[in-house]
Amino acid sequence: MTKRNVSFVVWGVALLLLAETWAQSPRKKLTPPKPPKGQCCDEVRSLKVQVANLTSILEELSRKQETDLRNVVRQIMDLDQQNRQQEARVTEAESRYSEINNRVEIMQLQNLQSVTQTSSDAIYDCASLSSRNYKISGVYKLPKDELLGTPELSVFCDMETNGGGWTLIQRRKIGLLSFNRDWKNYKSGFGSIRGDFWLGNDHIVRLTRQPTVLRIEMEDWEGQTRYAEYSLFNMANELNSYKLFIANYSGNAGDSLRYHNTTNFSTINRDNDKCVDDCAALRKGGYWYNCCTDSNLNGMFYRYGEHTKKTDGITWYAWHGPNYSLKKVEMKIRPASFHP
Ligand SMILES: [Ca+2]
Repeated sequence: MTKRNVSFVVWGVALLLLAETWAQSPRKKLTPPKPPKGQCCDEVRSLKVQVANLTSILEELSRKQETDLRNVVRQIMDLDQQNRQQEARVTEAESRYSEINNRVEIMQLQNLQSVTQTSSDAIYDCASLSSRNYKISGVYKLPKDELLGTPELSVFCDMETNGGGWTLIQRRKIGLLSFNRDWKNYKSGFGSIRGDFWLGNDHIVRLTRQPTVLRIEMEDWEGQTRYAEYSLFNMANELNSYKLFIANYSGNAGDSLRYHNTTNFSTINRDNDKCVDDCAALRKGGYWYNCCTDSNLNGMFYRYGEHTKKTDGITWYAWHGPNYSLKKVEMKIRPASFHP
């Protein structure tokens, strides 16, 4: 064989090999290796079982939650009903209590009348009633006493505060009654003894003929309470313009009456103050105006929201200043000699 023939054979073989390689390669790409048939189905089956289990657990949980919720709702409804029943019972008890209280009051009044018929001691005020064991706060009728020159008089007695025995001479709490009244009104008194009232200067003068304590209780619109007490309180008669004398302050409201000490009583039609101004007209009440006020307990009643807008309200400067009208006030007196 010649060298040229050998080279031909080599080229031929090489071309054959190349052709075969080219023909086989695309066939390999079309058939990727498959996983064994049995393993695939087992995994799917196991997943399906797990999903089914989870679904049934979820359903059970949701059923349980629904039952729980229904139970809770039922319990709440039960509690609500019990609450309403209890409230009804309390209301009933309260109404029974108030009925009994009314009866007690009536019995007390009847007793009081029989006491005054048999006793030589006069029923002078709430302190004398307290000493005779009338210990329930409320309205009492002080009988007429010719020896003392006192007419029959309805009074409200505070038999609880600090030992009781207090006769109320003033109250502000409802706010419908005007206190901007004339001399005659303040002289004889006005208002309702269970609501807002001024007992009357002549009555107060009579009740303070012996050494007397004055206690003033106040409440603001935030529900806080304060008091001011004067262990010496006295009022001159009408000829002396019901001049005020107070001394020996104690309490937690501050002393806003001292400024009014030794001043005369003024009303809308009697300017007895110590000022060029007409204080009763400016402050719209009857009071012992100086020039003009450090307190104005007979001023205008202003409701919450309006209570900080004027200077003619029910004020006590030492507690809330000149622009705060109080929600509630009670002025009460009892003899200095009273022992609860
Ligand atoms: Ca004046």
